[in-house]
Amino acid sequence: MEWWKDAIIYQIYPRSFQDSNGDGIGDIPGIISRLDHLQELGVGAVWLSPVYPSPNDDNGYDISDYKDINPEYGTLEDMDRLILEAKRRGIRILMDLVINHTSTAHQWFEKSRRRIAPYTDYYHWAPAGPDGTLPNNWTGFFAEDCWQWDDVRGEYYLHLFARSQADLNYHCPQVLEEVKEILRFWLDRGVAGFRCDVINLLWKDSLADGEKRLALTGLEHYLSLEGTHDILRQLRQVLDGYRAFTVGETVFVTPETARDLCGPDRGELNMVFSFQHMECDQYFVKWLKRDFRPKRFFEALIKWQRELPWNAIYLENHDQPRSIPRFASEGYWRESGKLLATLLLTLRGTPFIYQGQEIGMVDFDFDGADQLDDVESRNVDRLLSACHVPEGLRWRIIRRTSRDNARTPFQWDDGPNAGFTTAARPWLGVNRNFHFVNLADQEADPDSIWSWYKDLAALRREREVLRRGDFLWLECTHRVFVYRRRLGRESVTVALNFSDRPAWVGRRGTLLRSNYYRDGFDGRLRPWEAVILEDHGN
Ligand code: TEU
Ligand code: CA
Repeated sequence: MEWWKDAIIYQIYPRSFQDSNGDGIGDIPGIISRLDHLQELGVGAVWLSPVYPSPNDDNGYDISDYKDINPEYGTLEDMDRLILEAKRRGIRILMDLVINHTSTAHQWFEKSRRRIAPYTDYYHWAPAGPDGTLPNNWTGFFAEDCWQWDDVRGEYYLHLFARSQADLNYHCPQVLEEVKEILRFWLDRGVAGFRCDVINLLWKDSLADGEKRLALTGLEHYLSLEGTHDILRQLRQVLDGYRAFTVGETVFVTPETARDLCGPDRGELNMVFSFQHMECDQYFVKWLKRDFRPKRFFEALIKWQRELPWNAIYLENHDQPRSIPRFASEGYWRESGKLLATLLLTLRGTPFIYQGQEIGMVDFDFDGADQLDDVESRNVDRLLSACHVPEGLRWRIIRRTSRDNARTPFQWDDGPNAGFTTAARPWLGVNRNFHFVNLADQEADPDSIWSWYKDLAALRREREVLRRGDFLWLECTHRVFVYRRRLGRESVTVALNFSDRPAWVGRRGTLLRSNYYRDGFDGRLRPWEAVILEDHGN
C-alpha cells in the first residue's frame, strides 16, 4: 500500500517545536504534547529532523550515536512513546537518516583516527599533497575547506560539510553493514521510514582533483554516481522487509537524474527533494535586491510535474528562508500564506509542510549576527568579513539567506516566548511578531492561514482527483499559474495570481475555494488570489 501517496507529511525541527521542561530547547515530550495539533491539521506522517546524540555543531546533522536519543530531547522511552502516541492518531514517524557523514565525536571516528580495526578505513583519510598542501582541491558546502588535519592519525580527513562532520567511506564494506543495522534498529521500534540527508553524495569514486568551479570543486567525483545507486538498492532490501518509506534529499538533481534515484522501477528511494524550484529567487548581490521570478518558478514546477510520475512537493524546510517573504508578499501576508498553501496542496505528489508554515511564520527579526546560531551563517559571516565586506552589507546578505530564518521557535500563542518555553531565554530567538502570528489566534479565526490549511487538507482527503489526478498546465505567465488536475471524469482547475495586481485568466467553472470572499468566479483574480474551480463538460 502506497500510503505516502495519500498522506501529507509534516516536518518537525525538534529543537524549535515545543519545550517541555523549561530548558529553552524543544524536546520529544514537547512533540508528544502537540500531536493533537498535527492530527487536527490532517497529517499522515511526521519527519523529525535528527534527534540522535550530537555535539550540535550542525544541530543534530552531526551524529555521534545513531542508536540513541540526544538527552536534550529525551530518552529512547520517550521516542517509543512518541511512536505509539502518534500511531494512535494515525500518524507515522519518519527519522532523519544522516549517513553521508558522522560527527567526529562518534566512537567510529575516535577508533578510526587511532587506526583500530575494523574502523581504520571508515572515513576518507589522506596524507598531505606532494607540496604539503591539502590532499586535493575540492571545496565544501559550508564556506570552509573540506579537509581537516588530524594530529592523532597524522592525516587529513574529508568533510564536505562542517569540520566536525567527517564523510563516511563506503569503499569500506563494514560501513554499509553498520547503516543496515541502524535501519533495523529504528524500524524494529516502529519507525515508518526515513528522510535521507544528502543521499546522492554517498559514493566518492576517487579523491582526485576536481575540475575547478566557482563552488563545489570536486562534485563530479561524488554526485549521483553508480556506487550510490548500488548502496541505495542494498538499503532498499532492508527497507522492503518493513515496507518502509524513504524520501531522499538530493542536491543538484535534474528530473533525469532524479528518476534514476526514485523511479518506481529502480528499487531505490520513493521520492526526492529536488532544488530547482527553490533556485528561482536569486539575489543581485550588488544591490541585494530579491529577484524572484514567478515564471521560472512555475516552469521548474511544471517540468518536475511532467517528468516524474510522483515526487515530494515542498516550499519550506529547516535550510531555507520562509516561503511568504520569499515567493509571495508580506504585505499580503494572509493571502500569500493561503496562496502558497493552495499550490503546495494541489500539485501532484506528496506535500511536505514545514513547522510554522501552517500559521504563516516568516523570517527571523534578529538585530545582529550575535543572535545567529547556524554554522553556515557564521562561516559565511567570517568569510565575508575576511574579504572586507562591510558589516552592514554582510548582515543584509546573511539575513536573506540564513538557515536560522526557518529555525526560530514555533509560535503557539501570545504568552511569554510564544508558548514555546517557560525558560527566560529560548535557544534561538522567538520572532517578535508572535503577538500577531500565533496558532492560538488562528485557531479562533475561521479565516486564518491555519484554518485554510486544515480546510485544504480535508478537501484533498475528500477529492481523490487532488491526490491521484494527473497534472496539466494551462497558463504560465510572469505572474499567473493555472493548472488542472484530472482523474477519470473529475476535473479541477487551480488558478494562482503571484502579484499585487489583478489578473485575468481564461477559465470558468464552479468555485470550490478562494482565499477571498466571493460568490462566483468571473475570471478576474485579485492580488495574490488563489482559486480552485470544479470544471464542467470534460
Ligand atoms: O543539507 C544539505 C544541503 O546541501 C543543503 O541544504 C544546502 O546546501 C545547505 O543547507 C546550504 O544552505 C542537509 C541538511 O538538510 C542540513 O541541515 C545539513 O546541515 C546538511 O545536510 C549536512 O548534514
Ligand atoms: Ca527541553
